Amino acid sequence: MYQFNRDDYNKRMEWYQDARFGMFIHWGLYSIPARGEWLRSTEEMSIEDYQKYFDEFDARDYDPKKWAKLAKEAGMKYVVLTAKHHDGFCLFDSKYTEYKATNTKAGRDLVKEYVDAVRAEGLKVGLYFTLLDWYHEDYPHYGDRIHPMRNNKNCGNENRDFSRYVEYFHKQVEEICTNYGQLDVLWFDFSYDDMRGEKWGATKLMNMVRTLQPQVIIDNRLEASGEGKGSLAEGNPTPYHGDFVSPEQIIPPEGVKDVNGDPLVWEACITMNNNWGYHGTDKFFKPAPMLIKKLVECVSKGGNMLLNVGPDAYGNIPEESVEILSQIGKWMKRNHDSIYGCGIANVPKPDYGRVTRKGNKYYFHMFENTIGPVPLLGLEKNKVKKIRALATGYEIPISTSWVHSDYPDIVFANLGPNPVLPDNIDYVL
Ligand code: JFZ
Repeated sequence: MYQFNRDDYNKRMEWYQDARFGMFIHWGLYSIPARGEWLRSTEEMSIEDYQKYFDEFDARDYDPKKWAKLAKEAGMKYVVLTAKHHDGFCLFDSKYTEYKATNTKAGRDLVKEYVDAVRAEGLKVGLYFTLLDWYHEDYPHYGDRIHPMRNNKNCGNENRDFSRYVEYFHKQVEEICTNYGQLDVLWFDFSYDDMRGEKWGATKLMNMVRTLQPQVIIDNRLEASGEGKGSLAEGNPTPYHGDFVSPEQIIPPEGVKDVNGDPLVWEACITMNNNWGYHGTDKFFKPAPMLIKKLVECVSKGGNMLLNVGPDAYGNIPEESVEILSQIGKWMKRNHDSIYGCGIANVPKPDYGRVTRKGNKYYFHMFENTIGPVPLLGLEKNKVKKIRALATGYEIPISTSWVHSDYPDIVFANLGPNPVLPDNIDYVL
């Protein structure tokens, strides 16, 4: 009988909660048509029509060392790559399918190079593995809510044996957990309708994964999707409960808590533009200052942020993403003390930004160009030893006497009438 152990759990989750910031990478055959990773489904494309991308895929510029460096320089601590996405194409060399990078012009195991590169940068290694598979013939086609062939009567399910599919993907997960050394994150994706939990053979799968990779941190999508907290939150963990909640494209308004109101471990995954996979015309990139604020918001609510990039057909991360990451990295270099190892501050949310905290240090992130005495709500007057600008270390006087008299109980940081903001974004006290 599976028994959840809080101490083991907390220990396993330590690095992950300190890290706070990771890189998500969506890359596969769908990077060639450049219409997002769901195109086979949204366009109800047959496997034959999709075959041209397999024939063409050559990964000519694939250099995961570059990806890893970029992540490292942006201040990220871990990376998660799509080993297999819903289209069923494997970036890794699976012996259970022909539908893999090894059999394309790329001609090699791309996951192997990736794990080596990420480790060499001192980052934690994560792999994303889809639960859906639009390539496998035993996965339901006709009538499934999502499958590309859902409306095609010729793709009936009479001769499909779902248990064969489950056996297949379990074996692939076994390969992933066996052939690439220690994995730090395993990101299953995703449950929907009645396709969840034991339908995926989840207890058996989890037992295998936990045996092969005792340290690995797993998301909650064997029983949930981008919505839904999972059984750990309900206080009744299944044997296949995830280690963290994985809100998608949303930063939960109040963070994520379990039934007892205790904070849960969570990670918001966020795209830079509006697609996970490379998209040729989607140029709606969020500016770096916005993403920095989002990261701070996550940390202030006790969560991580997994920020996505979608490399192009050749394996190059889009220029826009590179530029954004380098701006984030500049900020992180000076301000990472307010991110790593930080969490919920338990002080009122200020008008001007967010607060993160590590032990007895409070980081007041100012999202706007604040002037004069700035209230640091929630701090006790006589307990504040000093106030410093984090990026530069310069001293900031504690409240002046004229402020005192009107608001005797509030601690103010006196930025003066014309504070010099080092980068005009998220100024951290
Ligand atoms: C999933 C993937 O489908 C998507 O391609 C990407 O990998 C993202 C990180 O995870 O996103 C979802 C999950 C659930 C639904 C839609 C997209 N859903 O329930 O419709």
